[in-house]
Amino acid sequence: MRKIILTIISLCTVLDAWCIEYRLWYDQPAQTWTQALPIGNGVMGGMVFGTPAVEHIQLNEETIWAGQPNNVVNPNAKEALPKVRQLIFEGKYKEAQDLANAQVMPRAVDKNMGMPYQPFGDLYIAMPGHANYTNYERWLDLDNSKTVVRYTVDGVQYERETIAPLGGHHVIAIRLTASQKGKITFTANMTSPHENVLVGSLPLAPSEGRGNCSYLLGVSGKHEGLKGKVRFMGRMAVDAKGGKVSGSNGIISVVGADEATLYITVGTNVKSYKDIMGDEAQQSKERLSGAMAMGYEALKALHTKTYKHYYDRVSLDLGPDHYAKVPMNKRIERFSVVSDFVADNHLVATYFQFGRYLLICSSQPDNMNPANLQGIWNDKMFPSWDSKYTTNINLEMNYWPAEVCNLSELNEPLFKLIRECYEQGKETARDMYGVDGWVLHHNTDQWRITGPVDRAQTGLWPMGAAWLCRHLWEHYLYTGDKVFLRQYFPIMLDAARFFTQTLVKHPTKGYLVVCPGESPEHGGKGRPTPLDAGVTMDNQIVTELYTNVIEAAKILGFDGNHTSHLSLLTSQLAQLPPMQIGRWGQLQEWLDDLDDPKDDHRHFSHLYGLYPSNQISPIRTPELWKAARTSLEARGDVSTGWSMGWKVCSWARLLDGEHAYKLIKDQLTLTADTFLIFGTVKQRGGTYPNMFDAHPPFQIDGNFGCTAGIAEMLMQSYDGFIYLLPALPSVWKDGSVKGLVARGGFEIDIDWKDGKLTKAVVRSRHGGICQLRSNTPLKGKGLKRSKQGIYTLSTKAGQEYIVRGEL
Ligand code: FUC
Repeated sequence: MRKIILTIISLCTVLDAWCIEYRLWYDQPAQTWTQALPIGNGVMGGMVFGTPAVEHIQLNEETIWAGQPNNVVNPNAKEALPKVRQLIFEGKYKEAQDLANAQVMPRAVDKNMGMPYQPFGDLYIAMPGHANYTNYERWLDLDNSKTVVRYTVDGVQYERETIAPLGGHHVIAIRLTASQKGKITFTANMTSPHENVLVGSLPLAPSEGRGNCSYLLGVSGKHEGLKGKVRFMGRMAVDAKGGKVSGSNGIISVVGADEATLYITVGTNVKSYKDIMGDEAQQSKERLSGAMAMGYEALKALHTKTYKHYYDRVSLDLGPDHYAKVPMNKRIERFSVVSDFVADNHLVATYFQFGRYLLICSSQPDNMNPANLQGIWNDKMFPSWDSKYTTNINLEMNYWPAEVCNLSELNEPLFKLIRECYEQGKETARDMYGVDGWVLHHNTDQWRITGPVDRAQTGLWPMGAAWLCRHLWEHYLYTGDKVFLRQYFPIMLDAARFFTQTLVKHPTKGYLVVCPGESPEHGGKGRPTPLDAGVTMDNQIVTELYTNVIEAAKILGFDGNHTSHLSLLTSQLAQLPPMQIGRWGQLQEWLDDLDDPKDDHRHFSHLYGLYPSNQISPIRTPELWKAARTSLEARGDVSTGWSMGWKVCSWARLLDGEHAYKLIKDQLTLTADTFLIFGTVKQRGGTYPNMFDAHPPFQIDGNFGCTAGIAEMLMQSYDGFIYLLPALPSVWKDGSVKGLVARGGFEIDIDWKDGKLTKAVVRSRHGGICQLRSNTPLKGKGLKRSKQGIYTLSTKAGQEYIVRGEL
């Protein structure tokens, strides 16, 4: 046995690439950005292309955004809003929209519709003579969070390992090695797409390595009338063993070294969303000297430890990796079109872990910003939708996997954004609506704008604050952290306060409604605009917010302090419109039965109640649950990336594993990223060769939505019990998942064989009653079965409980 283990260990050393469980492996360098591989530590992000002759790493720093601190509200909005409301109630929808666009939405002088997130620039490492190479491979190692590029030139094997270390050092480090001494020769320089950048070289202190340090100085862009005021400074230096090192005019040159490590840092003047008085030069210097003093090996050791602390909490085994030697772009290409005798289940497991990887790399607890529309990876000065935060689903979707996939702390930058939007959102509620509380519309950015932007038909949607508050409440449900709940209670209460003062009585239907509101970006059949009153999603969001605030107040013992407000919430709750089933058995998206069975719009917002919320349940509301299914069937499957991610979650909640899996196939359909050059057909959502989600273009929410959906297929926790394997597709015959987290604070492992649960482990974090449901009958010590087929387990904090399937 010992001999076998030793052989495996030595084989692994030789073939380390093949001993990694989850990785994205390729046999060609990247030609396009969506073939390059992402690394990140929340502050810095890099896209590694892996070209031998000229390595290209595109670089981001999380605080480089166009513009400057601001918040814009149209001063005429307060007076115009009651008129817009009146026109909607009179059925004059077009007039309502015109008035809103003229008086409520940003004025022509305030062209600001939110600022774009912008790149820092690019690093190039030129290695003379490396244009002709053999034995090429590159990969992203998800188990250890690094990229490796390996190839041979003239009998010498070269390797580049790149990390964006976690653990507090905001740097990107690239280690270049070769199989023979004295072979590392290159020049390295930084460039930037920003205007008027300064590039040069500065002397280094002796402790900071040899040669000079290259720098790049710039300032973020002007956009929509707002001057860019984010100053940034990048620094780069090298630590080389042997050889000659020199540097001038921003170019670092290394000749004949045995090995070398390049370090790159970026500092900015952004201290907070409202303070840009920081010192970018000082910050970049501190970041660089701190990382270099530590050295590559120590940085990497700390990085790996910190990364694994998050990553190793969850494992997913859907079977062996039968196609490990097929490049990832080919695997994705085959996945949805070829019906292999052996399905590429490992690809789905890799996609799931890639989603967790992306969250770890783009949303660290000490970040200024949460993961934006592209996480932290963006190479464009004016990316689609500014790569900012769309709060009518996209920002929230980024955080759907956080709790269930055991990455709870990574919510922190989202919670920070909520705290900051709360500050600006109180002003917007007062200036725009003339009420207390806070409001956030459908977009925000690094400057935490909270007013409406774009056109009324998409932007006049006052539900962002309320939706984000569900993440606060959910965090409590998963962690049981009452200190957290107490801290955020005022934010939840004030989100509700906004609605207690703005809900209005519908003149004909008598319900209390949000008006103007809209089912995001989408109007009912026959209506000239999405602007409406009492749309289903608004009713669901308000219902959920009020219910959670009342519940939180009870838990915190605040009922006494806020009696009148809480009783107002209770009485308003009873006057909100109920969910309705329409003429073709669908769940109505609007107060009127306007749903078109042919409608395949990417947003299906009325199903918010099914997922992410849990107002629609097969047990509590079977009729609505059936109606939700009818609606989703009519909406169809193929859509934009994020819409398909959401559909995976929704089909899982409809307990249909086969349909959820069909959506995973639709999502894991290769998107030709050379479309602009070679494309002849209309683009659809899917997955790029580097596994990034394609809206198209790249939008990270689809990755996160689908990751959450895969978890939801394996375990669900609402309605008071944990449902083990609720939506397992037949293709995942045997497998195991370890470390998913259920509401109530239970960590769950599940093993299954032939589609039947064989074993489950419950680790109780805080004790209490744990209720389980399973399609396979369960047995286990202390397990009691109720008449409804639910099993009850009384748990103690810190204890582990094993149950088995009765096969
Ligand atoms: C919403 C969606 C779009 C896109 C954008 C960022 O507006 O309707 O599809 O995802 O956000």
